[in-house]
Amino acid sequence: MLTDADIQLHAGKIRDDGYTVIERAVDPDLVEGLRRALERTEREHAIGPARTSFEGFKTVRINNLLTYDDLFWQVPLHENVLPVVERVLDRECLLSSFCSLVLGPGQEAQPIHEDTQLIPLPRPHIPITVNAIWALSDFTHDNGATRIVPGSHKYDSAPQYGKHYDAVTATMPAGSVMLFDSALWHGGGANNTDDRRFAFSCAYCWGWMRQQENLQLGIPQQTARRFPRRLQELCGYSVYKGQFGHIDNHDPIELLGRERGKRMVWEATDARKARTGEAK
Ligand SMILES: O=C(O)CCC(=O)C(=O)O
Repeated sequence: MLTDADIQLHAGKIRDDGYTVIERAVDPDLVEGLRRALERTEREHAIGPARTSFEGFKTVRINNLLTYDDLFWQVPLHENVLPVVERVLDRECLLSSFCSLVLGPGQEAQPIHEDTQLIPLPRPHIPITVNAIWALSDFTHDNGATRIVPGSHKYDSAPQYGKHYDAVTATMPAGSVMLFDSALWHGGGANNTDDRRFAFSCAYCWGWMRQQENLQLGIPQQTARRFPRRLQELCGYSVYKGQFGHIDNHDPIELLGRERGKRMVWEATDARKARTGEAK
């Protein structure tokens, strides 16, 4: 488990370099179980390769992953990953998207891009989304390890789509997780081997932002009711700073049968005043 110093170190690297790698963050048995669960899901739901060049014609991506297998629930909550994200964003962050990234043999390299470029904020900006790429196989030069441009999260522009950029290949052993500021220039590599490259992308954003996947509508409520509370909060059953995301002054977590959730900021203000005897 990460110490507070480890968390600080990784959060600092994300701020300074735009990325960090947590080597062997995930227990090998869990890595194996997740791979098997992914293969089973692809098979049982007959999920084939993506249909756009950006996603990769030889790449299988399963979106809305939390609905397919309870084992996947452990991914966004992982104790060696989530605390680093919470240090860069905050404890009220949200899961933005969670999908598999399985590159088949012959998959070409993805264009270098960054994941916040459609958001109309001038660059550079504070980290607004942090992406965790989970390596479920060894990531190598040959099988399509993610390519990154270190420090590019501080550039004042996004990359030109389709242009060649010199990039570093983020090789890492299976079970490792690369976390990066999503403004970092990056892209999947080319898979020139006969084997599939298994990975997850698990991205988190601030609680005041719109999530990339609509998890409140995409995950059936019966499924979300079975999630651990922290996962429910991450999926958007939460209120940012007691203001953003409420339903008629109630925390949406109550929809999942939880006891009273967080107080709204205006109620909390009055409660504090009553406690401290401040004038209303
Ligand atoms: O597959 C990878 O290594 C990265 C994929 C990626 O960056 C994306 O699809 O946005």
